[in-house]
Amino acid sequence: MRCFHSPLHRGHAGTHEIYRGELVPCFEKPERADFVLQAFQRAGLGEVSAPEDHGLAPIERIHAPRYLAFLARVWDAWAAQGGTRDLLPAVWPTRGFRDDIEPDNLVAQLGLYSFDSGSPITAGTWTAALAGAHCALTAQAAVAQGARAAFSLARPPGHHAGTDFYGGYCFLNHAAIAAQAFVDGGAARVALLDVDYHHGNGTQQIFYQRSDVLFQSIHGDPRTEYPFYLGHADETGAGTGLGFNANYPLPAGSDNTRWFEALEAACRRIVAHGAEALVVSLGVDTFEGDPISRFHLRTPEFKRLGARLAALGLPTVFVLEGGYAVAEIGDNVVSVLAGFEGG
Ligand code: SP5
Ligand code: ZN
Repeated sequence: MRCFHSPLHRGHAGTHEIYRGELVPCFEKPERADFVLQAFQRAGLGEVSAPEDHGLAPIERIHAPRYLAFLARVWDAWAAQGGTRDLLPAVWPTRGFRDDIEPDNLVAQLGLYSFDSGSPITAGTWTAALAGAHCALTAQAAVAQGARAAFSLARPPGHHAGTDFYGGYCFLNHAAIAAQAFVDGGAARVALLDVDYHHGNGTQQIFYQRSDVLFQSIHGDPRTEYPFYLGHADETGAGTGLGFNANYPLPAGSDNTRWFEALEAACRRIVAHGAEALVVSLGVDTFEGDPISRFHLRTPEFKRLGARLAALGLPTVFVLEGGYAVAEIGDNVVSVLAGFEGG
C-alpha cells in the first residue's frame, strides 16, 4: 500500500489546550506522525512518497472561501500584531449572535470559525493542514488510477472540521476532501466510514444533505463523550441526504463485541449503498490504552478491522485521524493496514 506523507506536519505544534479549566500539554503532537511513519516503514507495508500539489480547487469543494482565507492569513496577522503564543479562541457566537459579519478582531475571528478551545493555531498550522489535504488527495488519485488502497499519513487530523469551522484538533477535513474527489472523478456513490473514537461531526455536517456520500461513524456516545453536541443515532440525514447518514454511538467503556457489531452494521450499509469507493477516517483512539478515550481495541481487533474493510472489496483510501497513545499509535495503525493487506 502506498503511503503519502509530508514533513510539513511539524509546523503545527501547539503547546497547550484547555482541559477542565487548566492549560494542559496538547495531546495532538508531531511525534504521533513520526511513530506512524516509523511503524509503516518497519513493517515494510509499501513506498512512502511526498504528496503532489493539487491546488486549492479540490479543497474549496468542501470548505468555504472565507474560512480558507481566514486559516491562510490568521497567523501572519497575529504575528504582525506582535503575537507569538498559540492562538486560542475565548469567545464564541452561540445562538442569537450573528455569524454573517466577520469581526476585525482576531480573537473574535477565531471564535467565529471554531467550536472549541482545544485546537491551537500555530505558525505552521495552515501549511501542515494544507499538506495533509494534499496527502489525502494524492492517495485518492492513486486509488482512482487503480491502486487497491492508499494511506494518507498526515496531521493535524480532519474529521471534526466542517464547511467553515475548526475544532477537535482539526482544520481541513481531509477525508471529506478525498471523498469529494471521488465524486468529482465520476463516482456516483462513495462511502465514508469514521472509526475514530470521536464522532466525525465535521464530516457529518458536510455531507448531511447529500445522498452521493454515505457517512457513517462509530464512536463514544456524545451524551458523555466529545464532541458532545452531535453524533446521536437519530441523525439520519436531511433532504436528499435523508437515509445517508448513520451514527453508531456506543457507551464509553463498551466492549469489543459491541464495537464489531456496529462495524458489521456499517459494512452492510456500505454494500447496500452500492459504494464504488471507500474513504476511512482512521482514528486509533479506540485503543484501550488511549489517554482520552474509553474503548478497548488492541492489536488483534485492529487487524480484524482492517480485514473486514478489505472484505468489502472496494478501492479504499485510509486517512489518519486521532490516536493519542503515542508510543502505540504506529503499531495500531499498521495493524489495521496489515489486516487490510491480509498480513
Ligand atoms: C481527531 C480527534 O480525535 N479529536 C479529538 C478531540 C478531543 N478533544 C477534547 C479532549 C477532551 C479530553 N477529555 C478526556 C478525559 C480523559 N481524562
Ligand atoms: Zn478522536
